Amino acid sequence: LATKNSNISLIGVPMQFGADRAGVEMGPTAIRSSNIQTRLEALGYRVNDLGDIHVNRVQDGYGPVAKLKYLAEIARVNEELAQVVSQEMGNGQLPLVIGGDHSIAIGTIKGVLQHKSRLGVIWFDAHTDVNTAETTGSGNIHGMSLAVLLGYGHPSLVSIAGEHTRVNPRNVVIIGARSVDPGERIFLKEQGIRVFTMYDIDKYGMKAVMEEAMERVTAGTDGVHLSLDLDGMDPMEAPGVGTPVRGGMSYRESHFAMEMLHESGMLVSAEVVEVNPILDQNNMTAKAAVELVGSVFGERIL
Ligand code: 5AB
Ligand code: MN
Ligand code: MN
Ligand code: MN
Repeated sequence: LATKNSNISLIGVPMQFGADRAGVEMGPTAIRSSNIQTRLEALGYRVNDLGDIHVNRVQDGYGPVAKLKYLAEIARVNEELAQVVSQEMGNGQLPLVIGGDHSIAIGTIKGVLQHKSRLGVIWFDAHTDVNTAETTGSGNIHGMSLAVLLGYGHPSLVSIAGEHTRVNPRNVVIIGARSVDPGERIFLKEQGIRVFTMYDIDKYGMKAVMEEAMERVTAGTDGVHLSLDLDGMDPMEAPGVGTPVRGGMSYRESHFAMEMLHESGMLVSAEVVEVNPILDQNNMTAKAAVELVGSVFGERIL
């Protein structure tokens, strides 16, 4: 095992409110049914499945704050998630969070930051998730999680696990972007975040992209977190996502990125998000999620 930690804690978060679209809350079940645990055990890891964090089935579509749908429940669940992730890391476990929509990255990463204050983040995604209440068109918090982690957003999200718990924009990379909102463009530029778009992947290839990405996320950090949004993949190969954008990373490109991340030996935590079994075909997105997890934890063809 090139990953430093051989003890994995699996944490399900059946969250849908960040996407405001039904189905993604069944992601944890679909990913477990695709045998994530046995796959990791076959690689030599000891896996402790903690089950799911409870998400209340609230009705309120908009909550008290406009443009931040379901803010209260999303904040509550992420507080709890941050605590669980932090506790598991404190016990020497590597947290692997399975979603659920991408709003749960807030809790996962803030939990990890309690132990790795200088954390590199790889954000594998068709989107850049740096909206705020001011820039969002949808009001969906899954499009805001990275902004929150950089310290921008509603106080009830930014303050989770402590106001100053945030990631350094210099150590964040986004891979696979092809749908960026106008306000996000400005934000990314201001923050100086390195975004590897599909254009970059086409032009330089995944090998060169990942080499530069790994340099960014490992320079002066004490570990790397993988935030794997399955919509980063091309929807032909991963159709079971709520916000598909065509022209994405191929199955092989995605695997190769995971394999290179594994080779760095720097992975300290990960999450897999946005798998929506209702929209999936023959479970192929959940299966791809588990296969990518296999690669990032060290699976090899030979
Ligand atoms: B995902 C969009 N930028 O803010 C918005 O799937 C999409 O976690 C966000 O990347 C997609 O609603 C969020 C248009
Ligand atoms: Mn996302
Ligand atoms: Mn996305
Ligand atoms: Mn999505």
